Amino acid sequence: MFDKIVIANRGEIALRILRACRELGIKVVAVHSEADRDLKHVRLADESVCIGPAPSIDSYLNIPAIISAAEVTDAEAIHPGYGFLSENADFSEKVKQSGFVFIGPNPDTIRMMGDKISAKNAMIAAGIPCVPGNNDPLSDNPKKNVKLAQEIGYPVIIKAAGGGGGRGMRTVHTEAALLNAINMTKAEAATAFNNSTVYMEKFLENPRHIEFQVLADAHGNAIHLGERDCSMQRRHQKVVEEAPAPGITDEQRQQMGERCAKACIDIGYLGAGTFEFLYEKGEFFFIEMNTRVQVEHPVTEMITGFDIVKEQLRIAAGMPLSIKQDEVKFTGHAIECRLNAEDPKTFMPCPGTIEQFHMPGGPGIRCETHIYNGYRVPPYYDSMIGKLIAHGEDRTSAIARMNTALSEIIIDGIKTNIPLQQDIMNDAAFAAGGQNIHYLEKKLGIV
Ligand code: MV4
Repeated sequence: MFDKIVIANRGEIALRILRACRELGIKVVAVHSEADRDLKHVRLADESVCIGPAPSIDSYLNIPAIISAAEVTDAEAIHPGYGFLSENADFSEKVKQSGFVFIGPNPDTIRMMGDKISAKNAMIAAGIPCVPGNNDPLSDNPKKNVKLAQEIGYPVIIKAAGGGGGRGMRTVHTEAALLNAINMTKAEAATAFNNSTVYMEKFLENPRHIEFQVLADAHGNAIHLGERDCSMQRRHQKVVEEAPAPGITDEQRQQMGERCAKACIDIGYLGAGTFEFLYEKGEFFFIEMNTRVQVEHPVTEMITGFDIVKEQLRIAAGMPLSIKQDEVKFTGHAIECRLNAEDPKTFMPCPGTIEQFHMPGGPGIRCETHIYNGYRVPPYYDSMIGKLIAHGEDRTSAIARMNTALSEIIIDGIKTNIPLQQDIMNDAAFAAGGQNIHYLEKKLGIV
C-alpha cells in the first residue's frame, strides 16, 4: 500500500478520500488554492501545499503545481477525485511520466472514453448495447447526412465527440432543421472542445438515466456493484440519486452488470468506473463512460456495504480486488440528496459564511460534507457543499429517513436547496419511483 498520496481536489470528496487514506494508514498531502486554506481536509491532512490563486485554472487545474507538490512532499500517488483533472488524459500521463501513480485508469483509457465516438465503438465491440446511430464522425456531405438521419429516423441528436455530460449537443426534429443543426453543433464544438467532430444518434425522448458502477484491478478481475438511477436532474446537474434503480429486475441488473464487468476486461480497464445508460421501454442504451469516482458513489456503498474509494487506492497500489462478484450483496435502498449553496427558487449560487451547522443523524443516515460552524463557502467553485444519504430496508423507508434528516439539518447563514429536496422527497410521482430525466424540470416549470 502507498505510504503517502496527494489529494488533488477540494470539498467533500477531498475529505472522503482523506478518510479512506486514514483507514488504510496512508499519509495525506492536501493541495489547495489560496481561497481554500480553511477546508476541513486541509486542516486534517498530514501536510498541505498551496498550489495557486483561487480560480481553478490557477490551482486545481494547474498540472505543474500539483506535480511539484507531489515531488516536494515525496508522495507516491495522486488521487484526482471528480471534476477538475480527474478525466484529463494529459494530466494522468504527466503524473505517470513524473514517476507517480495516477489513481484511476491509464491515460489511453481516459482518452478513449473522452472521445465519445471511440468510447461507443469500444462498447459495441465489447457487446454493450448503444443508442442507434452512425458511430463515426459525420461527413461534410449534406446528402449523406440527410440520408443517415432518414435511416435513423427523426428525432435525431447531433453530439460533439469531445462533449459529454450534456455539453455540445442538439436535437433535430425535422429534415429542414438538420444541416443547420450539424453546422451549429460543429462550430460550437470547435470552440468549446477544440474538436469539431460530431456524430448522430436516435434521440430518445423520455429515457431514464441509469448507470452501472464497476471496479477492475490490474490482475484481470472486474466486478460490478449494480446500478444507480440519476434521472432527477436539472440542466444536466444531478439533484437526487438512488440505488437500486426502481423497477430494474435482479435479472436485468445481473445481465447488464456482468456485461459491463466483461467490457472492463475487454478494454483493459483499471480502477473505478461508471457505464452511463439511457433506459427506455425496458431497454438499456450506452451513452458515455465516466473514468472517475462519482459524486453519487455513496448510494452504491450503502446498499453493498463496500468502500469504493478504499478499493480505488488498493487497485492503484496493484492489489487484487478485495471481493468477488458472488460476494457482492445488495441490501435495502439508498437515496442521496445533493446539498447546494444556492437559492432554492432561482438556483443562483449563494456563497457566504455558515453561521450554524447541525449534522443530522440516526439509523441509516450518512452526511458527507466538509462544512462546519464558521466555514466560509467561497464563490469560486461548484456550489455543492455536501450530500445527505439515507439508507433503509426499502425505498419507502429510505425516503422517510431522508425526510427526517432533512428536517433535522440546520445550515444557517447561506441559502441552500434543502427546501427543494424536501419538496422532491414529498412529491407523489417521486414516491412512485422511476420518473424520467425530464420530470424535475417539468415539475419546476422549466420545460
Ligand atoms: C441523449 C438523450 C436522448 N437521446 N442521447 C445528456 C447528457 C449526456 N450524457 C447525454 N445526454 C443525453 N443524451 C440520445 N440519443 C438525452 C440526453 C439528456 C440527458 C441524459 C441523461 C441525464 C439527463 C439528460 C438531460 C437532457 C438530455
